[in-house]
Formats: sequence, structure tokens, C-alpha cells
Amino acid sequence: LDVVSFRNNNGRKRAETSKKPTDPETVHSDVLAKVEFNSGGNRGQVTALLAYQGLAWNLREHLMERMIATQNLWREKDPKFVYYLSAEFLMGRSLLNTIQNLELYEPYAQALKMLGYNLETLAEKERDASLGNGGLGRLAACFLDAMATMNLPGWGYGIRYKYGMFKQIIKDGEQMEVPDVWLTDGNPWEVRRPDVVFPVSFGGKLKKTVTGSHELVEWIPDEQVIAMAYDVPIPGFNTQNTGNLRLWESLPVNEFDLDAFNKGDILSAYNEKGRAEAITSVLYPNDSTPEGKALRLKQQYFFVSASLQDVLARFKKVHGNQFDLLPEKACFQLNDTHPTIGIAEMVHLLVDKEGLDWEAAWGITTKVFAFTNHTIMPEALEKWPVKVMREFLPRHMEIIETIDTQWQAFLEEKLSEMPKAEKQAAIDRMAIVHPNQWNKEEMLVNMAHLAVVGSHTVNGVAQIHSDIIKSTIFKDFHGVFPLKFQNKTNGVTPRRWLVFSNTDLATLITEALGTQEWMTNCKLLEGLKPFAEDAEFRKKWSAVKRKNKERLGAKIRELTGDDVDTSSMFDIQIKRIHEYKRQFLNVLSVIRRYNTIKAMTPEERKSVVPRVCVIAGKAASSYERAKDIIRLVGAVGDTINTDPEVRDLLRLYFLPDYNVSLAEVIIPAADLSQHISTAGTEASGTSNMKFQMNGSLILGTMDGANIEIAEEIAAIQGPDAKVGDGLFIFGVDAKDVPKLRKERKEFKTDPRWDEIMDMIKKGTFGNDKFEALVDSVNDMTVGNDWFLLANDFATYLDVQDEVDAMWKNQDEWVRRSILYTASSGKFSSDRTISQYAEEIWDVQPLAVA
Ligand code: GLG
Repeated sequence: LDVVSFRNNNGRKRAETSKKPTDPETVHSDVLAKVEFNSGGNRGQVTALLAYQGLAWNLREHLMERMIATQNLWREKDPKFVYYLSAEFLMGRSLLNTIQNLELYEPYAQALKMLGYNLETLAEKERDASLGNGGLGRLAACFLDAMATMNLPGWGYGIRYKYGMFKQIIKDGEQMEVPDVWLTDGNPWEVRRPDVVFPVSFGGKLKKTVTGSHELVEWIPDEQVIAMAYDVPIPGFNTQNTGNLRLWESLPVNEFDLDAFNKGDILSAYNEKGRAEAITSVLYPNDSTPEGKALRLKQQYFFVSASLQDVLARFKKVHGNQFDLLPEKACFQLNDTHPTIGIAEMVHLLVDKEGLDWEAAWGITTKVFAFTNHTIMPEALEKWPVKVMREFLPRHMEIIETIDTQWQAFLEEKLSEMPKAEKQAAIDRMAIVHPNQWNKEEMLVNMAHLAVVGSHTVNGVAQIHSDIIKSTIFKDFHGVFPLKFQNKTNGVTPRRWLVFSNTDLATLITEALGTQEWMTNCKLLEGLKPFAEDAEFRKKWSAVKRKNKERLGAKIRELTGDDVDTSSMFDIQIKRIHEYKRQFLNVLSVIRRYNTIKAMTPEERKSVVPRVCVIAGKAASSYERAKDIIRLVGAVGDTINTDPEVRDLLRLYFLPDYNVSLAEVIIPAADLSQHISTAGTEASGTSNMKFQMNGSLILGTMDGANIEIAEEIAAIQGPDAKVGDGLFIFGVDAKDVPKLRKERKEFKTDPRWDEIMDMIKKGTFGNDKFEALVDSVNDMTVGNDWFLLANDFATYLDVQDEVDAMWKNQDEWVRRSILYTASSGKFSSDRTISQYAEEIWDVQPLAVA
């Protein structure tokens, strides 16, 4: 078997109902027709952009054919659906993912060759769809892939941001944010649906009419926009089924004010258009200003309202007003607190628009929503000022107040055994509307509390995280509803993250296992275990890694101008830049390594393991400490990479503009990857899973999904292995963190720590002293080293020594690498999604024959 044959789907029956011919000649002429008729291009001069677009339009027809077949079947059978409501979908590129999911690689590659292009090179022309910040958004994208592949009836619902995640440019060592204008060349992967539009309203006042005991509330908004749908087909792998991601764009009711224009007020003629379009312009507008905050709330309400109206409209076509059937037909998964306003919107739609009474509406609402929490970081647990909420969504604010009143009355009953003061304190802690702890005058709506009260299930994203939320942020709620809480450990799609981005490894795995079944049944990867003992196989395994490192080496050259030695250990940390993820700690150990090498004699240096350290990730635009870390990485890198005594043994690079596509090149090339958050802070992490699948050894703390990864790696080694064997684990225990934080002031730092801090403060790196950053972990009057870098520093250095020692034993290193992949089956998003489907959503697969 070779790459081509697995792409050709040898030996496995291909799901085949498509009417479109796919031989290279037909594809070639189809693409040319698209170039000519869709974009007025010249057949004789097909530029790369035109070739890409022609190809994409052609593929979209396959996708649409399959999507329509899928939707028709689902409409006919009327199964229960899951609707994944998410403010973020970090999709990345679509071209290769589509071709390979459709198993059309060969004919398309050949057709392109006839046009004079190479498929891989052309694929690089595509802009990433970066409609997400990080793990949460990428998780949503992996989930869509798994849902389609497993034939589960479900759609994603989100926002079609005009500008996605900002592009990161590094200028003089500093992060600059540039808007991501990803739609300028058009987006062939979406279908605009002018026939699918809903009004979404804001502001205004309420009109109440009382008839007998019944109070009718009418919301008279003073602002309205139109939500228009864009459908993005989601191909499943090895199935005809094709899912849908429906993204909403905000448009004005009145495009243009001709009156104003005629009066000479040219600019205000566009006022309404500008205001409406602002709602879906930017992913997460900076919310530090009141205007920004309000806009974000509007975004959330906008996409959730359109989505619920859309679902209810379809439901009513089939079931009329039998809303009590809704829980048998629909489940809404709230991806973090962002779509939580949906709970109030559902009540609003059912009571005010459909005329249900409150009890019926509330009963239905609590049966259709489920909520996933992704972090315990306070900045992600949204709280909206009542004032802002009342201004933009007066009816919803009232609904939330009623929910809260009833909730507190329920608690009065439920906790009636408690002593009075204790009971009141518990009720206050669980209130949905409560005073701002920093400013008692201001009342806030706690969206996480609303989500817990309004959902039938609440889940965390890895076992430790699900346990932590039960004893911290949702402790009281867990006391009241112990059965509401579940765990759903995250997963990632093995198609994008292994099969397509590491094709050589996938081919080698298929060759070893004698089947490609593992691509949809990842537990089969366990079959690789005996191959870890096979020297021949290990050689092939390392050869693949080496090739992937060449590819990353070329990327590093492209981005930095530097050549790196691909026989060095590639040591990688890629993720959002955040203090809790501790990229700073990584840099400290690189500085330590630098100092050690500097102090060595040339003879001693011969025993040093050469490393190329790579850090990449974006910092939130207003997060100064995170931006300091980026500057420090750059400054330390500049010093090391230009030092002739050291540069052959150590490099440090910050790669700019980390995104899905860059991750696809980096992950397959990693020898070692770092996941070193303070224990108890990283809810799960998902890149750790991608690295494990790709056979990169893990250096990490016992945090998030690292723990479960360690369990799986121990399990495959047999009954004698302990959790942590085979990984490089260090750091304090999550349960000790609170105490250690209290005692941090008295903690005696390691002399090597003090030495490095002095170096940085003296301005050794660049012309900066990084005072604020250093103080944040060192000066207890300024920062308090909340993430305990100092406590973990010494053990981190120790475990780095273990890494070096292990690297010198390449046989053992590669053996472990194979066992990592072999034990990664649990972390397929197929497993995660099947658990959601069975344990939360109650939806069943329904495949197009
Ligand atoms: C989070 C967490 C990650 C988690 C991801 C997906 O920080 O640990 O893996 O969601 O659940 N807020 C996030 O991006």
C-alpha cells in the first residue's frame, strides 16, 4: 500500500450514490467550465486562484448533492436532531479536507496536473476560516466532522463573521493585530440563502395587557435587523451523509436612506446598514469598552434568536403547534455561556409568539437545552450588567428575572432543612441575578447560572475538569442537582489531524494494521502495539517523522529565514498565549539551557542534545502580560539563535500567526510537545490529543486531558505500568494548588530561578527589561505568581533532563512514540460525540443508503 492507494480507498467499498462523474478528464473539463462560466476566466490562462475556485465550485456541487440527499432523508424520517449552538467554529481550510472526505484525491490531483498545478500547493492558496479563538472553536469544528461521519442528525449554528480571528504580525518583537479579511476572494464553501431570513430585534419597550389572571406581554423593539443564512456543507468521511453548518449574517432592514442622501447627508444614508452589519463583523470584539460589551451581547442574541426561530419554523411545518413534542425532536447544545441567552429566547418565543403558558414553556425549555462548560477562568464566565441587558433585550431581562424568582422559590423549598442564614447564603450564591462583587450597586446576570438552571445536563470537558466544576464554580448547584452533571472528555477528528495532515504516517499505520478501519474506529490503533517492538517498523516510523520535520523546517525557513537541523529534537508549544498555560515557564527553561551550554567546554558540549524549540500562539489584544511573553520569546530567541557558541545546539523560534493550517504542519513534526499549565487550570486541552495521535511525546503537568492521556498510555504498556510512565510529568498536584498559592510569599525560590530573573531584569535579552512580566511571578507586592511558576520550576528542569536522557536512547523514544499513537483511540471526537449522542442528546444515526 502507498499513499495513493489509501486515498484511492483500496479494498473498501465506497459509498456511491453520487451522479457526478469523477474521472480525471471529466473533472478537468468541469473545472475549466467553472473557470469560464463562474468567473469569466480564460481557459488558456487559468491562474492559481481561478484553478482553486474552479475546483472548489466543482466540489461544492458534490457536497450539495450529498447534503440535499441527507436533508431529504432526515426530513422524511423526522428523527431527533441536535443543534450545536456555538459562537465559534474554527474550521481551517476546506479544499483538501473535502477532497479526502469524499475520497476523490486521485482524480482531482490528476485533473489539476492537467491544468499545470499541484494540488497541495494550490490548497495553500485557501484562507483559513478562522471563526474561533482556540480550543473551544476548534472543538466545535471537530464535532461537526464526527457528527457527519457518524451519520448523526445535527447541525451547527453560528455567526458568519466578516473578519475572523485577527492575523498576528510580529513587528519589532511585538504582536500586532491585523484584521482577517478572509472573504475578499469569495468563499466557495458556503451557499448564501436569501430564502432563509429571520428578523432579530433589539431595544424598545414592553406593552402589557392584563385579561383576567393572564398577562400578555408585547415587546415593541426600536431596532431590527435581518439574519440571513449561509450554509456550509460538512462532509462526513466514508459516508454519503453531509451535515450543515448554518452561519448567520446580519443585514439592515433598509439598505439605504434615500431621503437622507437626497438631503445631502451622504454618510447617514448608510447608518442603518453600518449598524446592522457591525453585529456580524468581528469575532469577539474587544469587550473592554461598554460599546464593545453591548455588541458582543447583541452578537450572541442575534445568532441564537435566528437559530431558534429557524428550528421552530421547521418544527411547526411538521408538527404544527404540538410544542410538547419538541423535546423528542430537538436538543440544543450550548457551547459555553455564549449562546445561553437562548434559554430566555426559547421562553420568549413559546410564550409571547406561540401563546403557551409559562409552565408549559419553561418545562419544554429545560428539556431541550444542555450546557458545556469549557473553563473555570473567570473571564470566560460571562456576566452581563442588568442595565445593558434591559436596554437591549427588555423582554428577556424580565423573563430572566421571572426564572430567577421561581428558581429562588424552588431553592427555599429544596433547602428548607438548612438553618436560615446558611440557606439564604446558598440561595444568594446560586442567584441568576446578583450584585457585582466589586461594585455592589451594579446588578449582573450570571449567564453560567442561567445555563445550569435552564439545562437538563451540564458537562465539563475532561474528567478532572468535570470534577473540579462540581466542587468549585458549580458546587452549590451540584448539591441541588447531583444528576445533572456529567463528563464528556474532549476528542479531535483523526481525519484532519492524522489521516490528512500526516498522510505518510496514516499510510504506514494502514500498512501495519492491514485495514483502514482505524480511521473511523480509532480503538483499532491499539493493533500497533506489537509493532513498537519491531526494529524495522521503528525505522519506518522515524523516517516519516523526519520527513514531517523537513516540511516544518521549510516552514520555519519561510517564516524566519533560518535553516534548522532536522536531526535536532523538535520541542513544541502551540496554543493561545496565557499566563495559566505558562509559556513563560518554557522560556525560563530555555534560558537555563542556554546558560548551561554557555558554561560548558567545547568537549562537554558534545554531549548536549540539540533542540529546536518552537512556540506559537496569539495573545488577546488587550492582554498585556501575554504580549510581554511573546516579546520575551522573540528576544531570547534572537540572542540564542545568533550566538555562534550555542546556535548549533539550541534554537528558539516564535512562529507568527498560529492557526489551524500552521498546526497541521507543526503537529506531525513534533518530537516533544509541551502542555504545562498549572494543575487545575486547563480544562482539557485538545492539542495534547493531536500530538499524542501523531506520536509526539508529551511533557506536561497532571492537568486537563493530560491525565487521561497518561492513563491510556499506561494501560497500553500493561498492568505493571503506572499512570505517568512513558510521559514526562512534573509539577504540583491540583489539590495542593490553593494551599501553595497562599504560601507562595514564603516559598523559597530556586537559585537558578533567581539567576534567570536577574538576567532578564538586567536587560540581557533585547533592549527590554520585561519588568512587569518578571514582577508578575516574583514581586509579591505586584503579582503573586498565581500560576505557581516558581513552585514548578525545579521539577520542570529535572524532567527536561529526563527528556534529554531519553532522546539519547532513540530506540526507546521511537517505541514510546508508537505506543502514544497506539493508545490515542480514546481521543477521537467520534468517541466523544457518540457519548454526547447517547448520554445527553438521545439522537441516533441515520445514514443515507
Ligand atoms: C477551552 C479550554 C480548553 C479546552 C477547550 C475545548 O481552555 O482547555 O480544551 O476549551 O473544550 N476556553 C477554551 O478554549
